[in-house]
Formats: sequence, structure tokens, C-alpha cells
Amino acid sequence: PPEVLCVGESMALFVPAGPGPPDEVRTWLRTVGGAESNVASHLPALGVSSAWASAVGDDPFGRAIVREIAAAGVGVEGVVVDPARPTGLYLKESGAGGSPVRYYRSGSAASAMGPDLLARLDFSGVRVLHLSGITPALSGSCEALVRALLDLPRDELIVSFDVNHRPALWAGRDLSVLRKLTARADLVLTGDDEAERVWGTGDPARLRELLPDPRALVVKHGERGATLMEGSADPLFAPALSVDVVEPVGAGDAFAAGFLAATLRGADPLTRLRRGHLQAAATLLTHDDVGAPLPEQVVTELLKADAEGWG
Ligand code: KDG
Repeated sequence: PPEVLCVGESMALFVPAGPGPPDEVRTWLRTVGGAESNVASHLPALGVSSAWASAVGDDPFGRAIVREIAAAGVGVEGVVVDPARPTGLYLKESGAGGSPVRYYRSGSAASAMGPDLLARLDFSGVRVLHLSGITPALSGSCEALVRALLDLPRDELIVSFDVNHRPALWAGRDLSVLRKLTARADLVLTGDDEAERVWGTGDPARLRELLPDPRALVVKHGERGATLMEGSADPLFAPALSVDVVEPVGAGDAFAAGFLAATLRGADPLTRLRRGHLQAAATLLTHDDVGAPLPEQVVTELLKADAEGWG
């Protein structure tokens, strides 16, 4: 059985193949993006077995997504093929300063997921269930699915929840839904910028007061670093690695994967944060949402260059 099960929508991701405004670009690179499958796709290379559950359309993009995620070593038995609805798409105008994204996903196969997906999933042996705040924003049935997953018995299971507040998906909707779902997780990951939008503060101590129940809370401060608050321990800050950012989308998922992998292997708190940063660095260096694992030599150089910050 997989150690980590990730549930959520993945889409065909299009990135301009060359410079220029998107309405003039004629050639696009097609890869795969989806916050939860991004996390799942990092894990096998980190020595942690993973699976991803979702729904795709019975179309070329759906087939490509499932095949490419499976090729990363991720179990895809929990993916439903919906003959009636298409696979979603999204575009990004890549840039180091951030990527405006454009979604073509309303009415997608994944947006029709609901609690009935649970009957297809095998939770035996799963140690971490990874969810994100994207799913409840997709539809009422997806919100019900997230609730059902949060209702599962937690004896052997940790629920990890990345807030992933996507303004385009929550426009005009009540963010208290997202706040309440987040509060029910065991491990919460959030950026301070999105926390500011969702809770009105990105300050770790203040957020901890607002989210007292999760066992652990990780607040990411962009290129500065991340703070872990766990149990009654003092907040722990670990600086990020300095890299020349190519494109940031997906870095949070990479961080989550590195952090989860180290957590599952029983690493100490500082190492868990550092593993998150290291994994994020690999994604920051590509236009992709996932990116290839960093060559060992690059890892060594990064660690050496940042030795002061990491010490
Ligand atoms: O975290 C990266 C994701 O935002 C990206 O892969 C696309 O899942 C996605 C979304 O819904 O924005």
C-alpha cells in the first residue's frame, strides 16, 4: 500500500514555448499540473511510496496525465475515468515574478468528484492523506468529498492539508469554509501571503492561535524560509535556499513532499524543514510544476553555498 495518498484534480498544463504575450504564442509545452499529484510525484524519488486519486475525462489529456503521473512511480488505481466530462486544462505565463494562471476547468471530470470516490480507495497501510484547499473550491460535491475524507478514522492516519488558496477559485465564495476544513487537519501547510488573505494574518504565532488543533503548522515565508510550530515546542524557523528562480508555481507542493518524506522517516524538525526547502529548490529552477530531482552535485553546491543560513 502507498504510504501517502494524495487526492485532488490534475490538469493538462500549458506553458508558452517561447517569449511573447500568450495571445501571440503559437507553440506551447504541455505537461501536467495539480497540487496534490505534484506532491505525489515527488515522493517516490524520495523513497516514499505514493498514490494519487482523482477523476479525468476519457480524452487524450486525461490519458496523458494518468500515464505521466504513473511514470513517476505513483499509484493511480484510484483515478476514475469519467466518460461524460473533460479533463481540465490550465495555462501559465511563466515568469520568476509569479505566474498568472488561467483555468479551463469548470465542469471538468474532477469537479464532479464526490464522497462516492471513497468506495474506490484503499486506506489500509496509508500513513498520510494529503489534501488541499483547492478541492473544496471546485464544486459542492468536491467539498463534500473533502469533508468525507476528513471524517475518516485517524487512528493510523495523518491528514496533511495545504491551504493552497487560489483566489480565482474562491472569488465570491465564503472563505470560512476553507478556514473550517483547514482547522480539522493534523498537519497544515500555508504560505504567509495566502494566510493573510484567508485568516487576515500571516504571522505564525497569531495563526497558531487561530489554528490550535492541528498537531503541526508550517508557515512558509516565500524565499525567506519556513516556520514550524508543532505541539508545544517553540516555533522553529529554517531559511530557504537561495536559488535563481525560473518559475515558482509548484514549489509549495515540492516543499510539502520533502517535509512529509522527512517526517515519515522520523527526521528531526530542522531536517524536515530543510528537506522541504531542498525539494522546493528543484521546482523553482524549472517551468514545470514538478521538475526533475536536483543532481547530487547541485544539492551539494546549494547546501555549501547556504551553509551559513543552514547552520
Ligand atoms: O500548487 C501548484 C498548483 O496550483 C498547480 O499545479 C495547479 O492544482 C493546481 C491549481 O488548482 O491551481
